[in-house]
Amino acid sequence: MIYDKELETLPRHALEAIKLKRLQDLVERVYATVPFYKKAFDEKGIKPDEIRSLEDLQKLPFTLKQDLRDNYPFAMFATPMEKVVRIHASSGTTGKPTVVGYTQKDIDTWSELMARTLAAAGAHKGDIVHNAYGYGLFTGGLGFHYGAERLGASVIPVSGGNTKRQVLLMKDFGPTVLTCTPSYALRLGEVAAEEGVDFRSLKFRVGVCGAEPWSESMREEIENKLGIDAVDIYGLSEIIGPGVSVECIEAKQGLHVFEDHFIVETIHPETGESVPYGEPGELVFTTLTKEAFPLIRYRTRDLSVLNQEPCKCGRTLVRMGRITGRSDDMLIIRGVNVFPSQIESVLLARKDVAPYYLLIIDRKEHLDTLEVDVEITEEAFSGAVKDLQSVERDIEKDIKDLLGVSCTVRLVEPRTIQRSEGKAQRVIDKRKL
Ligand code: DLL
Repeated sequence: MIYDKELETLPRHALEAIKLKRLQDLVERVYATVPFYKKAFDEKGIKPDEIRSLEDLQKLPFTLKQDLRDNYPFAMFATPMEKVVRIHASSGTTGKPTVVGYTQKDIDTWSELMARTLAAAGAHKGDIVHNAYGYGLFTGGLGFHYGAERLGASVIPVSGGNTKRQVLLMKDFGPTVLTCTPSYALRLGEVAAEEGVDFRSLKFRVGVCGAEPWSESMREEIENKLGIDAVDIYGLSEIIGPGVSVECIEAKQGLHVFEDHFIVETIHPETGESVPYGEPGELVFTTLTKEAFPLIRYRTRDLSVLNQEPCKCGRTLVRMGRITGRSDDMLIIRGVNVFPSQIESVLLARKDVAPYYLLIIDRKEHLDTLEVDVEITEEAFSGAVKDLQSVERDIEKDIKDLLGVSCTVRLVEPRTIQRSEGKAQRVIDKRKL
């Protein structure tokens, strides 16, 4: 079903006209209200009234994650705090999270976009949505929650974890739509089997899966094991959260970007040059309607391909291909964004370990695992085994406190981690998606 028939199927020229008008308003607004943008525009020698066509977007500066960090926590907001009704955050490259804010109107826009998203995935009024995305600072849980309510569905705000209980609720409440990360969907299937519940006999029709990379073969596995259709949903906190783009259930071939709210571009990750449709590049988004936290040309580091061919669902919105990788080293472990440098900072802060480490990421029983192998220093090496174990537990706790991710730390003898002659290989990702 198309939730907003008019806006999702606009002829391209009408859509471009809306985009241009909104872009012009946005540029005026951020220039007047966000000192960061005033400075960035001035440095480029560009004034808001010089944006006369959509092509002129390319004259505007990029916004980087570093810029958000430099303006931590609220200096990028374009409205006074009194108008901000919600704050979310995701982890960043240092200990500090990336902070995003919403006005009431932003929450309304987001709910509307999530209703569109769920409808594109085949959900409708009357559905029961088992929402196993995490509730909290992460945008997944609440984003889906408001969207499901806006659609007129019943939402079960089960959040992540306590999987056995989730299986019980799935059996008893008869939910029809599953919303969670693709890896958790498989985990739910597995625990259901352990509990003697045949997932395929449950009432689920569709899973709306995203927030981490996955593949066509993983889609097949989810669809076969769970007996549902699985569609891909993409988003990031900085842009709005989930609700930036979604596959339609009719085609399942690329994710429609809600272009009346977000302009998407692809660029070459090294040169920053624009990349034409059909060729892979880094996704860059401009938020057209957000009030509290608008962003101009935000570099996501996510790699994809854009495609403007018509889709059989009738939507005229451009489609982005599945995310194929990132142009930086960010990992997503159990749905949490993790930069190796964050773990490194925990290790470097200690005297008992050397700065040689290896992060080993794997997937066991459909859940991501993280092992941190780190060399102990010569001095600490002579200590008792009991002490070594307490050092391991200590580091595990520090990493959990900083990142919210559990890991296993393994101290290894001095000089056993391979030294590099060029770029150190510090991450081994064994997950086969
Ligand atoms: O993951 C928002 C979200 C919630 C999307 C629920 C979908 C469903 P962040 O925590 O800020 O926000 O992480 C954003 O996750 O830049 C991508 O690298 C990755 N990501 C999100 N969706 C997908 C996807 C949410 N469908 C970062 N495929 C993004 C691959 C994805 N990667």
